[in-house]
Amino acid sequence: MRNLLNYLNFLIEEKQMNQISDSINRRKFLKLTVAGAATFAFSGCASASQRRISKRARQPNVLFIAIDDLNDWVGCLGGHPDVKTPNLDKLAQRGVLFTNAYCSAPACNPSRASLMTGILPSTSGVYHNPHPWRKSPVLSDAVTLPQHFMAHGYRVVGGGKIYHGGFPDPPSWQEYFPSQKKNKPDDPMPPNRPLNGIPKTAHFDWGPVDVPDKEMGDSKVADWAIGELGKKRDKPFFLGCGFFRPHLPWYVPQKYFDMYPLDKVTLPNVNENDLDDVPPIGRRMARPEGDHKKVIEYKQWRKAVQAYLASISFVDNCVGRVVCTLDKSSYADNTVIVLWGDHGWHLGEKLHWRKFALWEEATHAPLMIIAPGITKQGGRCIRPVSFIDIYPTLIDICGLSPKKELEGKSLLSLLKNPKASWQRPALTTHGRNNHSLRSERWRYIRYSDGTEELYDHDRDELEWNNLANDPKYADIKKELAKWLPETNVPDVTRIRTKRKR
Ligand SMILES: [Ca+2]
Ligand SMILES: [Ca+2]
Repeated sequence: MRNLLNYLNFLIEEKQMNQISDSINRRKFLKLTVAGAATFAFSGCASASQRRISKRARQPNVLFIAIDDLNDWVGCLGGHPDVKTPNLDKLAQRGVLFTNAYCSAPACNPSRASLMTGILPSTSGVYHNPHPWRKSPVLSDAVTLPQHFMAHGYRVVGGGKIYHGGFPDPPSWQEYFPSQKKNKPDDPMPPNRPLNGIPKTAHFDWGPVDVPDKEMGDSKVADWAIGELGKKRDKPFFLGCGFFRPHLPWYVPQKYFDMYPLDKVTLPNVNENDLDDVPPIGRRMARPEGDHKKVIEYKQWRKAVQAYLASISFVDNCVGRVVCTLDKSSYADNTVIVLWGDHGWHLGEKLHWRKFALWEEATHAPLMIIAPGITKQGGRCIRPVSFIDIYPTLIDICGLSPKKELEGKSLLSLLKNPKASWQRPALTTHGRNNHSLRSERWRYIRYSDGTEELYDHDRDELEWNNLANDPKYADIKKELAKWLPETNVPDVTRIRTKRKR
């Protein structure tokens, strides 16, 4: 059944496309040299160090940037030695980079629904991409993060992918780009698809597209956000800006491919026997007979890695343009910047591709917060935090009224002091009652049938060696299991209740 749900996730995404530690130690790759200074040219901006941060006003603006399907292949996170992300790296340096930040769910819709409502998948029943999140009885009247800002007098606008495409939420926004019903502009498509030659895989495809940057959907979202930052406003704003790449298909202009010469692309460090000690539910999530088999058969692994890297550098440029505009605007000194990815991505690790799994690659994603007057430059926090924590954190930063129903915990103490203590491991859920808990040292996975995995990141950051069946780790498992959710409600499609709104 769960395998079927995974498969449904794939189908939904394909259908939509057709219609329209400190992570620096994660040495996942054969080549250990880290790319040096970025070679790609970007327009100059005043650095934060050159800027005097004014005394924080009572209600700062918020620039809320989401990046779809971006794993930890970001220069400052050290997830890939080749990647060039000068803008993300520079942004991270300006505030606090959370190097151990994890999604609540490793799929677009449940991750975003959880982040935007502050409610866990196990409480709402929103576990997978096809689950209409407002149909959850728990979420039908939930006040989303942007709605909460709206209630406090903010001008709240959004553009690009913030919620999952199938389930936009007009009540969350006063204006939306391109529209309240369509959350992303169309992307140009290359002729003669698929470019990678793999048949019947729809958007599981990659290669250059012969268009200038400005024709890309994400460039249009960046242009829209830049326009919003140029407007004079009489009240504080919450500006949501969602980028779609590096989501599939990896079609971006040639110049981004040129940044990663194919013969120099580093492949992930993969153990071919890695799934041997993984329980059956985990192996079914990996589906080695699916994408991985095809990628190998069509000799596409290196090209796929190149295309994912190219897509990341493309989106890095989009982020840079928006942040640069903010820096030059009158809002520069009084705007909080939050940047997050919705979940990670496998490119062959555990013989798995995409997200939809509970390991490090699928659950780990970027989170950086720049809060004038609160964060200091160069902050790095290794505490295991969750995207469920973003909502209460923004409440604290901006002085909004607290909301008791939120299941996350404010990161304010870590923003002030990234070394402050933090007890709670990060919880990720994939399907009903399949959970992963990540502490600074351990990852503990417990599937719905009670089978388990345990990895020691001090010794095994690639999660190759499952220790769950070794009795000497029984106490570690027991301690972590205390953090598993007490309720695991059925998924929303099984709850027969009338929608309230
Ligand atoms: Ca996603
Ligand atoms: Ca293994």
